[in-house]
Amino acid sequence: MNRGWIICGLALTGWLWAGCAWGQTTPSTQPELQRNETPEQHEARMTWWRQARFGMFIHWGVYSVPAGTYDGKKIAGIGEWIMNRGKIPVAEYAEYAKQFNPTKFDADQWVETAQEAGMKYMVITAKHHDGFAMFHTKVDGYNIYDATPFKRDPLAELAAACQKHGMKLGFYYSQCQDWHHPGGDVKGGVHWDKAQDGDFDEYLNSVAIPQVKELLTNYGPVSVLWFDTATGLMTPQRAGEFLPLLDLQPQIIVNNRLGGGFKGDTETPEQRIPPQGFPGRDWETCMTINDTWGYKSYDTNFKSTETLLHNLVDIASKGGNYLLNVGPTSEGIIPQPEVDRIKAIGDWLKINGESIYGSGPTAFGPEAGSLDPVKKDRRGRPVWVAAWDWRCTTKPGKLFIHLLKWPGEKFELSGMKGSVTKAYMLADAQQAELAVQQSGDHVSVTLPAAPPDKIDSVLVMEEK
Ligand code: H79
Repeated sequence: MNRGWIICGLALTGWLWAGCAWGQTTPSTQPELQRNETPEQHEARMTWWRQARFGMFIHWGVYSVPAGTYDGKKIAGIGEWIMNRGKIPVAEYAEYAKQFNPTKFDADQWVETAQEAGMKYMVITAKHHDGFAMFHTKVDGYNIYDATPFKRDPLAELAAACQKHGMKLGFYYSQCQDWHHPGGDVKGGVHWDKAQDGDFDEYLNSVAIPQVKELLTNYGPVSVLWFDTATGLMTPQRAGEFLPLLDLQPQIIVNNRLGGGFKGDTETPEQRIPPQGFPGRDWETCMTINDTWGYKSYDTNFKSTETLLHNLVDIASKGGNYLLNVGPTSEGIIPQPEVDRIKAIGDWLKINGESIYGSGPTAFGPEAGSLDPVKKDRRGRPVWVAAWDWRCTTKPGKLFIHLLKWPGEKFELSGMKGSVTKAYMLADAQQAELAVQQSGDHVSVTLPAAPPDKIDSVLVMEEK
């Protein structure tokens, strides 16, 4: 064969190969994965979520039994990853289920705790990466009903309690990673037990898809579906197999972690607050209270109530939601240090909730912080330095100034667009008017002698 033909053949092969890859992955030939709805329907579907601002994340599973310790050793990292970090064999990890008997679990109490914390929705792990179903699945026996002495379905009990108390309920489901079922994936790693080997499509069709279907069929209204850790195996085609299930719950809100290019409804920064939020997108920061999602007996590095509340306010001022995690024990109890902190936030919200629920983002911006003129991160981008003096949330005709540091006698503000007609402290039931001086876009408000709250005193300015 002469050289011309060889080159021609290579070019043709390359073209065919490129054509295949192109056909599978580029958005131009693959219809974008999205739900069939009008912009108006989308807005209506998101309304309650935008009002809510504050939710409870619950990471609860078999990992609460070892609680961070395996084979006498403290396993580093997040507690729900213990099977992976400890490279625990599948059969050995499954033994923990026999010790999982959370008889102190009380669904009503969990919902009441969330309500006392001012949280408007809760999202619980139906199945985490360890593959253990926290509900009575019919897929197999690896679930809390069939494989533990508990013999109850906590998700059914939570669903009933949420219905009773008017709490929105969502399910977390690990769709790609599954370290128990053959064929399930391991993000950033490889199988460590032959029992994990298998076919990913077989896993999707026999475990993940049927279980998501059960969750969206058997538990009444499900308000949120929270996928996690999409891996490279989740192609657009595979992700597309999940989408018809969403029609089982037409109002459900889905996050952006299914994979395969599905954008979902919400951005989900994890353990961080984006400096500018996500303009044009709904978003939710999920965060731990200590350093683990799933319970670890020795993680006592709890954030202060002040930090947690400042985070909630910071997030609201950027138009996002705060999904704050609790990690119940293997007895079914939410650790008291976590309850104490979220209830303290709830106490603040009882007085100041008007400035959070249904609020819009700041009318200003620079108060949130600035980019460091010198320091760069690992990728060479300027480092964001948050400022913590004050934040602003808004409602039509009202500015809520969250004074995180009490400025003393006066609060001075530049960049005011409207004119202030009235100012008072939100904590003041009488709404005693505070003296306001405005000159152009500069406003000066004379504050009361003492701050009404140690963590965040909210100054209301009505404007026209
Ligand atoms: O469910 C929670 C986490 O388990 C899950 N997302 C939240 C909501 C999550 N899965 N992966 N990650 C978060 C990214 C973190 C990966 C790490 Fe690791 C696990 C860092 C240390 C342990 C993987 C294993 C990377 C290094 C070792």
